[in-house]
Amino acid sequence: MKKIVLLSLFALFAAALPASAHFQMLYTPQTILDKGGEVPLKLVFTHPFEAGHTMDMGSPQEFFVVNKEKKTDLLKTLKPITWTSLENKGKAFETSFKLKGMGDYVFCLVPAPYLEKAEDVYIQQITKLIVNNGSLPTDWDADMGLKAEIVPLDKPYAIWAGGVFRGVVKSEGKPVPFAEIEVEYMNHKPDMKKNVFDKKAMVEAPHDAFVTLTIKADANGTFAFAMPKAGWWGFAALGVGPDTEFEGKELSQDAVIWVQATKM
Ligand SMILES: [Cu+2]
Repeated sequence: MKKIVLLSLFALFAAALPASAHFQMLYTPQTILDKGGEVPLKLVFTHPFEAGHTMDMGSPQEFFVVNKEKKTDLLKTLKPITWTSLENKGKAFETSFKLKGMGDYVFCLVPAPYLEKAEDVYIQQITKLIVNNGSLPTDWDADMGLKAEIVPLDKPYAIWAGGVFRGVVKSEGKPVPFAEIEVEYMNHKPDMKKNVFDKKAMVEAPHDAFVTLTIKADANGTFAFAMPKAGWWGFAALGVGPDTEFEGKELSQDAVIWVQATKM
């Protein structure tokens, strides 16, 4: 009897879990530029397919950019903002960075661990975004030495819609075999001025399984995903980092990368 009650409670709980996944967003509207200039950036911890619940971000542990192997610390440039989702408001950050030369600019964010109260687990999504100036490739395929990282095998800023993005999931520089990767489409356009998601969804998910797509890396930690639509695709490899505990609780140290597919 007890078992049945527990099982039905579990079923209720499982059904109540949101279908969408957490994604640390690191967003700028355009990832490939021809003449440099200012790159506006928004750091938002949210559920991008549904523009759903936005979590309060703490002060990030690290935020920097690498160009031609030179690292520039950007932590002090971050300004707190409030981001509005379709459900709530959450604490987020913004900054902007001026591209002064050609090449790849690899933005890396190590956020503060976030306590997911529903699961009593901390989540830390170490996130990369690569912006290119002048189509000169320099750093896009480099390992940034992050604890949890997706190293791209295709330039994340130069892929047609319908094209394939491949990456290697790494934990302290070593590939993670059969890593579980969640994939979400940014289905509501971020408004850079109002710090809000557009109410209009670009696509409808026919089933919950299409809100957050789940794929696996192969035995070498490599994965591939064909992006069927232009726009932003987020990839999050779950629990791949070496740190598994934070302040006495379980920690999921994830690796996130954002890829912008371009309409042909
Ligand atoms: Cu959430």
